[in-house]
Amino acid sequence: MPEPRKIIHIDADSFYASVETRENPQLQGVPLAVGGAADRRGVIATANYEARKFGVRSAMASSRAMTQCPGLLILPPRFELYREVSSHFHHIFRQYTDLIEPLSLDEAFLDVTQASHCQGSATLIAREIRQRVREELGLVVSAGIAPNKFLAKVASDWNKPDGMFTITPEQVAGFVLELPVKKINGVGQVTAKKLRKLGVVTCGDLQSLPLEILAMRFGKYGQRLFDVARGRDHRQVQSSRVRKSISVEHTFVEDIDNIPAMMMSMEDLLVELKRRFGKIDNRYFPVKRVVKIKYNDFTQTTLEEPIGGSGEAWHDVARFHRLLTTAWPRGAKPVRLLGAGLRLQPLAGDGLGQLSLFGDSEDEQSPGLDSSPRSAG
Ligand code: TTP
Repeated sequence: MPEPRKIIHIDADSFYASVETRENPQLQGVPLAVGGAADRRGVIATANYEARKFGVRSAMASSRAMTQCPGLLILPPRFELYREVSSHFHHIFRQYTDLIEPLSLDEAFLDVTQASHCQGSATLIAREIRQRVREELGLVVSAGIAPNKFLAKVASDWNKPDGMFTITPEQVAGFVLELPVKKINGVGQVTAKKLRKLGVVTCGDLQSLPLEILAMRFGKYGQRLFDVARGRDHRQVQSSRVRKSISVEHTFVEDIDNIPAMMMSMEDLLVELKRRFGKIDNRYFPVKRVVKIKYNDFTQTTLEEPIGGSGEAWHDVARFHRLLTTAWPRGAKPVRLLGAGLRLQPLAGDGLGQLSLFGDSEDEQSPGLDSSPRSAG
């Protein structure tokens, strides 16, 4: 059996709002939100805990938030400032480990399995990090400590705000029994409802469903449900995510059924793909061209070809056209979506270690041609 890992999940409390209060201490105790103005159809990005008492929540229309909490102060976001704070968080994290996976400006996983600080105790490391963030940055972060990412994230939320919670390897089996499935990252209202119909409310209930049933009902996600119900999650903390592909897609307002129109759309996609790839072309080189077609019945096909070494440009329009005209007859139906993409390889000495959430946010995703639809304009 491999030694259990020690993962810490750190999440700042009402991040943007707390930074604003730190900048202006007079705002202490005032119901405060950061977001768009109510008279400009803005939405709330975050609210402090005083405002949350009135039911103000992230993603709520600012106008509605003002109705629920008439004394609410809504400040416009200052992203530069939040980014600066975030880089200070990371400066502190790096004193303990290099294995840091940022999830957003105020949230990160740390793998401290090999850390020697605090006699190797992840709980003591988390306590020290929380204390340093408070002293050096004047902010409060909550922390979860567990043998894997799934449980560490659940744990950081357990005693929020200003909380800390540890799940030791010995406690995992008992802890998950009562854990509501709603706490599983990825289980939204729809999945929770589906599970409730199967009599499942807690991970303990979920354990009674065989893998075959879960796979039948939830497809690929079934395996993940099966694992997390038992407190298992083998995903590594990834300090830099290596991109395997880049792609752009366009969904047509009306399906198209003639090749010339598809070719024209492909040319627009290539302009966008060139722009996007231009942002990372100092770190990756394209090894394959890919074309994706989704027909009007939602079936889809992809076709790819290696990019030759004879000096041809990866964005050679004729070659993308040829892929398109070869692939389309496979379904020979009107098309609702077209995609163009590249499979990538990192350049040697690529500096990927420097990829971080402070740069291009696209770097934080690991997209593929099957990732969620993106409009190419
Ligand atoms: P979260 O960590 O989800 O939430 P939070 O920091 O506001 O509060 P807490 O963790 O204590 O519940 O989000 C981090 C920041 O991301 C948040 O301060 C503002 C921003 N954000 C949005 O812009 N829109 C959103 O819908 C959410 C949820 C967050």
